[in-house]
Amino acid sequence: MRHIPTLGNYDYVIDYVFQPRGAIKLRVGATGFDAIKSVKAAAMADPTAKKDTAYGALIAPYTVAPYHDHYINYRLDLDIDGEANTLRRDRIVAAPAQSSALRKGLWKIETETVANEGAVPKGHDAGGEVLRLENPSAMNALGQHPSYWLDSGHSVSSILPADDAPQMRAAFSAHPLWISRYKPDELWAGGLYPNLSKGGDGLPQFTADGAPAAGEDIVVWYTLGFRHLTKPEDFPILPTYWHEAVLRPAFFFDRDPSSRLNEAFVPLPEEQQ
Ligand SMILES: [Cu+2]
Repeated sequence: MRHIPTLGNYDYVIDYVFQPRGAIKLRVGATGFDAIKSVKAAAMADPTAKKDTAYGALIAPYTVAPYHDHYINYRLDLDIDGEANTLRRDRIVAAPAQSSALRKGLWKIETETVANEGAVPKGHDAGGEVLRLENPSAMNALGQHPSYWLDSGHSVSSILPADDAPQMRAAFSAHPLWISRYKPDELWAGGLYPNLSKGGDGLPQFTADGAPAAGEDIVVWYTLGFRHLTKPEDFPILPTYWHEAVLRPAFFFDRDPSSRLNEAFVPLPEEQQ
């Protein structure tokens, strides 16, 4: 499913790809025209070039495209086998092997629960983490709780100071992930009127009371962010610059739903009878 809004100087190709295996790809292609400003330098050997390119790159003679970020926020109101869901962080942590083992170390999963509304800080474990939205009271045939992973792939967050005006209006962009309790009128991460906002609208306001969020009807707000380090190859039209995140079923099915082959090896319970 594709739509292509023209937003300012960009065209964003927004795709939702529904795969037979149950995964949903969220893809964003950015194309259009870099924001630019005129400068005195025609090439990097010119005397003003260093100053002209302090915060952007020369992409054509006399033309600098400032460096910038893009933030696309997805309001993911998943209801996995029902409304009451919980966000889990499966942290991958190093673990020593038992002394008798030939190997010195292994890794394992330590699961944390996101218990309250608010921004979910980025994981800092060297091994990373997997974000999983789970229904804690349902089970697949193996007795596991049906979940969807959010594989966020490329994602950066804003590093502007919190009191910088654009950052105040898009406060959500300081974190890749927020969680809130579902409310039908909470639709936009930056609030209804971000360009008129004095700051704090949207997600900071929605989540201000830090209400309990485990086993509730929750909404996960994911910001797909990417930095744009400009370059001459962007000029005159930016070749479509793709980024994606994937919602992937995990313990949701009893096997790969896209393959009939599996039936020979893993018969369904009713086929065994
Ligand atoms: Cu850009």
